[in-house]
Amino acid sequence: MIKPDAVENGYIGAILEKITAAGFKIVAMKYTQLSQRDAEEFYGIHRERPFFGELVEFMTRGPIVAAILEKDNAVDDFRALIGATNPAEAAEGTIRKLYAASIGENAIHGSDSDENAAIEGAFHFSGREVF
Ligand code: 3AN
Repeated sequence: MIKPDAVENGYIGAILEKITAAGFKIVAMKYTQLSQRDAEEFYGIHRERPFFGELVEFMTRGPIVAAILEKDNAVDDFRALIGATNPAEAAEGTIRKLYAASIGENAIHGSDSDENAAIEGAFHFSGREVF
C-alpha cells in the first residue's frame, strides 16, 4: 500500500516508478480508502500496541493505493526497497528515506512474508482483479 501521507504529498507516481524500476511486476492495483473496520482488520496483529489507534486513524484519513507485486524474492527485495519502518533509520535511496516523514506516517507498507502477502492481497482484491 502507498499510504495516505504519500498520496497527500503527491508521491504516487514517483513511488510506482521506483517499484517498477526495481523489477517488480504490478499484478493488481487500485485507488481506494480504508474504512475504520478495514484498517482494524488489516492491522489486527498490532491491536494491543500503544500506537494502534493512531495507526488506524492515519490509515483511514485519505485514499491509498493498494497493489500486489510479483518478483523473485519479492518480500525481502521489497522490504529492502522501502527501507526501515522508521524513516530516520532507513537507508539512502529507499522509499521511506525519500518520501516518509516519521515512523507513524511512513509512506508505504510491504508484506513481511509470502503467507501474509497472500492474506493481504486477498484482503484488497478479488480473483478477477489480479492479472
Ligand atoms: P513495517 O510496516 O515496516 O512492517 P510494522 O509491521 O512493525 O512495520 O508496523 C506496522 C505499521 O505500524 C508501520 N508501517 C507504522 O505505520 C506503524 N508503526 C510501527 N511502529 C510504530 C510506532 N512506534 N509508532 C507509531 N506507529 C508505528
